[in-house]
Amino acid sequence: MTHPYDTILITGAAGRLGTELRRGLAPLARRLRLAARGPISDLAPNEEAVAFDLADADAVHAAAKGVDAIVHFGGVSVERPWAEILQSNIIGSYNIYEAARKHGVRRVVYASSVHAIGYHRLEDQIDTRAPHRPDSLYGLSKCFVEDLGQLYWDKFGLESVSLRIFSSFPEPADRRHLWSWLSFEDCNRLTAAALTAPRVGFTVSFGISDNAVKPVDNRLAGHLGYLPKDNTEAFRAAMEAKTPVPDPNAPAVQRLGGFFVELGHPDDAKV
Ligand code: 15L
Repeated sequence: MTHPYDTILITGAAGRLGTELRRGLAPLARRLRLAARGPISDLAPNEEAVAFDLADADAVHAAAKGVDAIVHFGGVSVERPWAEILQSNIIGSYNIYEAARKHGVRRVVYASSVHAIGYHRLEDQIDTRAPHRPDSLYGLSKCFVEDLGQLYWDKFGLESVSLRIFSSFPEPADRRHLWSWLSFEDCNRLTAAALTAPRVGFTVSFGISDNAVKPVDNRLAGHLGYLPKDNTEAFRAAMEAKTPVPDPNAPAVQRLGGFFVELGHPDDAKV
């Protein structure tokens, strides 16, 4: 069987989405190198595991040796104190891009987030040219890594795709998810499209399923060929029956980032 890649490194491989990617990306590489902070025990024959902290530059460089593509889903995935965001998401992602450059990796696919643009309103129907508008230190770290991807394409010719993932969970868990949900299968489709599109340069794509309510316009990422197949309509009636109608003027309802826009500074209190 021929694969588009020989070895793909997946960071965050033990996480919610990383675990799904092991299955979804298996057809794209002879070997998946799974990176997590701890050991992964249930390895399939096409998988190998490496354990390290993303802030450890030497370990990141060692893991990137012999790799053709990096799918970078590691780091903290919610608002956290600054020290954690800095080490894990900012320094950690810099280490990934720098290791990719040094080791001649062909492409990086990065799990960015809706929280890079969380203060934009749904009714503005932004596309991927809208300016960053982070809603948290976490969102700010996503903006930094998107810019890192742009820099490494412009200056060093390293292709990358930033996927602004909205809400990727097994099922929609609240009313916001009725428009923000990204099914696990669509997340796999999107990541595979970002890896296999013939030419991406530096591309930003929203990561969202084909939900009836569409808060953003993803046409500028059309060249990835991502075609979402899932939507939340089957969950709508039950969700609306079991949850109160929210105040339409609440910032968390109006803005893409949801409740993140109402969080305080994470270093003031426990998030
Ligand atoms: C994210 O970026 C988080 O990783 C995830 O846990 C959710 O909070 C998601 O955004 C969301 O906004 O629903």
